[in-house]
Amino acid sequence: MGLAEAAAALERHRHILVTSHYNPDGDCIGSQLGLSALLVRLGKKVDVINQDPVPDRYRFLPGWERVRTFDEWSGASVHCDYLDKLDNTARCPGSATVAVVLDSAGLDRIGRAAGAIVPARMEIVNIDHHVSNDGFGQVQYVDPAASSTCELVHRIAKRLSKTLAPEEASCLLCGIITDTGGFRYASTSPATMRVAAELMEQGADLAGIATSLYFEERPETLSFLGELLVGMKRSPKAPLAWMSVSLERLARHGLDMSETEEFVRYALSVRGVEVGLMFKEQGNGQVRLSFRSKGRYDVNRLAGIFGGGGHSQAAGARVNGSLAEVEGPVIEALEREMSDGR
Ligand SMILES: [Mn+2]
Repeated sequence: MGLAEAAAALERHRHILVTSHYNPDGDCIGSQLGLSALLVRLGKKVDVINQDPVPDRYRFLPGWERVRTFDEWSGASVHCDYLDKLDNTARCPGSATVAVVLDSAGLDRIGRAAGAIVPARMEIVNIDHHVSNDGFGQVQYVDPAASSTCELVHRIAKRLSKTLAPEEASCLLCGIITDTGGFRYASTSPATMRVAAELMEQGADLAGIATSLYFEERPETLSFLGELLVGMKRSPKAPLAWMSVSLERLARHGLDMSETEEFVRYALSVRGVEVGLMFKEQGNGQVRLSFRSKGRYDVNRLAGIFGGGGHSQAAGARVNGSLAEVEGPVIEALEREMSDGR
């Protein structure tokens, strides 16, 4: 498990770097902000660094400004790129001695933020709940039974005998809510509900979080969603529904890809559909696949066909090619796989 080891590492180090995966979601940002605020209260110096900026939809979380992109942090990314393997440690700012990597199944998931860690040869603490976690880092606290990384951070706070401040509790509750699809996925255990209750007792603002997450959509986002819903397709051979987001269509609506993160659930919401899928054009010659399952099919396994992974009810993958090239073969492969039963 590694809870004690992870907590001990946080107690031992005085300057801690906290990072998480690219295309950050609510669990990333929530766990980073909750943990880093707690560490600051413990007297630690903390750098919070991600490859990508905080998406708009999470900018209501207290302390979100604490998250810096790798480029902002390093000043000039070219001087601090782990890909140029020269000893450039001295040119990297800061002097954190440990990196806490949250919600990431592999070190490759943090993308360019690895440039802040790898050249400096920091100790790495891997805190995650993905079943596909590859076990990187010197310290591993990985529990695939947990609903979210935020749930694990809550356990760490308890282990450190710290009561959470209301702002910290709100950040963690946000991550639990987003990673469980609002307590809808099977990853929601009685323990998850107890953690949520404790977070509310410690001052988490459930009503405020719910409003920010679900009742403040921009009208442009909803009209874009309307277009997507009209274009949704269903397989005649498997209980599968999907939608596709092209960059051209996003630009036409003045939207950012991060605003489409949750739309895949509409594909899943169709009666009789067991797997919902979203194709997202990435602009680098790749298409991102985002899978959701009602529980009968293991989408961690389905995403694995394309080199991806995640959880049994939520997973992702990246494939090379344009939307037009990728869509047909992916659907055919899934139809074949799903007709075998699971
Ligand atoms: Mn997560």
